[in-house]
Amino acid sequence: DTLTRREDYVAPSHWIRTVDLSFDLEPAKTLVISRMQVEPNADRPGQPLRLDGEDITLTRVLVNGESVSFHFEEGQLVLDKLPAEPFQLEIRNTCAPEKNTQLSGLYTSGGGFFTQCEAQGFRRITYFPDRPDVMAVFRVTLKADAKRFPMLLSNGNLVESGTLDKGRHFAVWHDPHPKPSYLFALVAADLVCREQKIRTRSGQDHTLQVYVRAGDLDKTEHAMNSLIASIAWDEARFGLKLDLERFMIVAVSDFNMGAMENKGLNIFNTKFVLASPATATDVDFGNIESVVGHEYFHNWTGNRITCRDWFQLSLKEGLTVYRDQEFSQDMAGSPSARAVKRIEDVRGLRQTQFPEDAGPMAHPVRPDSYQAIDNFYTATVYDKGAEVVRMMATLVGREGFRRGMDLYFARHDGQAVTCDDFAQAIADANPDSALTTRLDAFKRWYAQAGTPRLKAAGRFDAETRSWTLTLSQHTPATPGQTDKWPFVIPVAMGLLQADGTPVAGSERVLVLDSAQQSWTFDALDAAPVASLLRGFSAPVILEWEASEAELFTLLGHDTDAFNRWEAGQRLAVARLLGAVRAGAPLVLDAAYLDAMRAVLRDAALDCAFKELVLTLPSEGYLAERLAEAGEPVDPQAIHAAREAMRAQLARELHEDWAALWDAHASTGGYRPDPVSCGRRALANLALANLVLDAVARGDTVWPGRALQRFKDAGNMTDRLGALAALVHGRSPLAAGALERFHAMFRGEALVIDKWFALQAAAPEHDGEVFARIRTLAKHPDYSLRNPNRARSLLMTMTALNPGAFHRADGSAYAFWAEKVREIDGFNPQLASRLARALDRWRALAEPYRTLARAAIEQVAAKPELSPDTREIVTRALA
Ligand code: B3K
Ligand code: ZN
Repeated sequence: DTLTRREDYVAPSHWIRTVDLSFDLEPAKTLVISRMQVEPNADRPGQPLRLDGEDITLTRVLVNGESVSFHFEEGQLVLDKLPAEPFQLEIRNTCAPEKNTQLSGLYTSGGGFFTQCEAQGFRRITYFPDRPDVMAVFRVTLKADAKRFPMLLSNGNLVESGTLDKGRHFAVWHDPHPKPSYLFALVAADLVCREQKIRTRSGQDHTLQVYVRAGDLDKTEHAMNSLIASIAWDEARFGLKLDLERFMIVAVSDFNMGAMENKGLNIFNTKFVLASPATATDVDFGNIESVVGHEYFHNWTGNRITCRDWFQLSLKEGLTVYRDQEFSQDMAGSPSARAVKRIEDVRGLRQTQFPEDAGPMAHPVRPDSYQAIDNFYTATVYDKGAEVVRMMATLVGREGFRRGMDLYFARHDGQAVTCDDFAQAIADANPDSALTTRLDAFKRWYAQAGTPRLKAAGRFDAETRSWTLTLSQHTPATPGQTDKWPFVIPVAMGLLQADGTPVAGSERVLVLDSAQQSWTFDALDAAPVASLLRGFSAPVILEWEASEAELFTLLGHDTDAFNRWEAGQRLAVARLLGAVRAGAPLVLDAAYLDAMRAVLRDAALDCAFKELVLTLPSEGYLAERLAEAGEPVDPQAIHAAREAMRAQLARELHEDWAALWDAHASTGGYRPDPVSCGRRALANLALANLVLDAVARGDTVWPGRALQRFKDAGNMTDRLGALAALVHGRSPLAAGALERFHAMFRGEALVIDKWFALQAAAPEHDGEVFARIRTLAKHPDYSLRNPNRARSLLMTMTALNPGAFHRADGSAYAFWAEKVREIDGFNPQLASRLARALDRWRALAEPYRTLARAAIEQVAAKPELSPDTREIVTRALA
């Protein structure tokens, strides 16, 4: 297995200016003819041309119509003795789409043909310099059986179509925009489409299409609306217009990830397209909006300007996540709904990226090396990358960021560039900004891995009536990086008086750019309460020893909604970890319960916000807090403490839960707007608490109501919420409801995924949940071949259910190892994702640590492990 290093980048030896691709599509054997206009790179004369290829069969190579000599070297097709002038290269090869179980390259799903080329799938279709800095204009001819594959789609515009003999037909597509091979796509399948013509603000006409299987047309309205909203948003916010006459989205049920931004022909996992109130939850509706937006925004940030090499992946991913997060916030509208979205994003970052940054896979936002690039589509590249862009926007201001984006496009449209180019454009457009004066130091965010610890200490001087805040930073070592330079950390903050009144004029953004700095605030009558890192202005761990009184003040009064929520989480963490550390049962104090009651009763707060405050930090988050402190993680102790706290919140706040249920259980006709979603979320949380408490007390009224709710529900959010209340509350009514749910939705694959996931997410109790997962893995509807279905049990257990996964007998680890090995045999990308489940094994307490290590070794011991999974387990064991 070979390592690719960022520093080894060399420009391509040849440019490919145009590609004329022709496909004779047959599931068993597809013939590909590729005719390329090749131009030697004047900067690298005399070099051989190396073409990537994988799992395909070469049948002929012609240069200017003549056969030439070639040989293979490390899997590449090498042509030397080439003309020094531009020439035509023709390659013929075959591939076997129906045998392509990796879902990378050209593969079949549900009887149709689909492609996935990012990052290195194009080489599984034909021989090509499969690297993002080679950009060509594509013309594509598709030929296939007309009955089985009535829709023939590729990037760009349809130029010609018609019938052929033997029941076949063809279509010719032309994409005028030069693009790298990873953005190529084709679809040949039996699909129907929702179409909408739009005229944009700038007066251009476009045709938008969403392609799905025949029965799914009624579930495409939300995706279409999300696409229309995305187009309008990018034009309004960034002045970026749709540059295509035709923009297509295609849904496919076998897909390794969420979606793919192929130029003009986005291909989506069905999970991020299909939604009806009856089959999709509020969360699904929100995810569809953000993923449709994300892929659409790539049209500029990714496609018009792409990455020079894969180490620059965050150039497009970090920026596009930032853009989709901004889009979702703007769609949410009210300040409070925006804050809710921000809290959810930060919760996600801390749940996945922080552990990644603390484990064996820790890597900079711009990595230095990889074995399998697919392993670097990570939370660090995406979500921390988005935080890096957000910090730039904070440092140059909203208008400044827009100026920087404008300059970025003015300079680099049509090019393949680097993260440095992006940062330089933002800086150059804002010469006097706090970013530009510290640009080199700021760029350490791209180069250094690890989550900085930001320490804050305040000192009040009654004599001078001043308060001094000292901020210091330290970043722990990560693999290959022992010592770190200080980061540039924007710390948005403000001060409150002890009674919660804001201190006038105290709001500002401090910029910490050295190991330690102090700031003094004058004219204060008493020590203030500091609200630090508002809106989570930097991806750091804030070590701030706030007193309980200060946290209660912040929870009750901070003007920054993020920090109100954060204060509540800190109060919960203190109680949970207090119990874990003491090894004693958790007993909630009146002060905490009163504060939670006050939140629930506060008429000025939105339901969505209340639901977030009353949702306890996850077991995974709690584990990380212990690991950060260098304490061994006992997942079962954490699970027990959290369950005890949930039970007490359910009991002690019973009256409030019942009142909230009465007030919010019915939201009328279904609309996925932030206010209705918030009401449903809070009603579901209330119901979960009411059932949990009722089951504990042997009362049957609330479980009965939950069952009724489950039966009567008018939408999936309510129905799934009621089902979860019964199943997760361990009500005797759960089994019947589960059976009924399965029968109701047996034809809806995405709903059956939910049915598996809900059971795999149940709070563990005496090993019942893991036993159920093992049984469900043998269910006739379960399959590892479909990534969504595989993940529904396995990723849910490993990522979201530590109580079920970390067992003192190691049985769930062994089960995991067996599944990783099995999946690795046919789908390395899916396997290597799952293989990361035990990345944090070193942080575990015994016996988990030893058992986890043994399970990883079990995976590593598999002969012929894919390079993808090999990279993960090798790093984990290093
Ligand atoms: N760019 C794709 C991800 C491709 C993943 C390849 N392993 C989706 C996205 O980020 O929009
Ligand atoms: Zn993306």
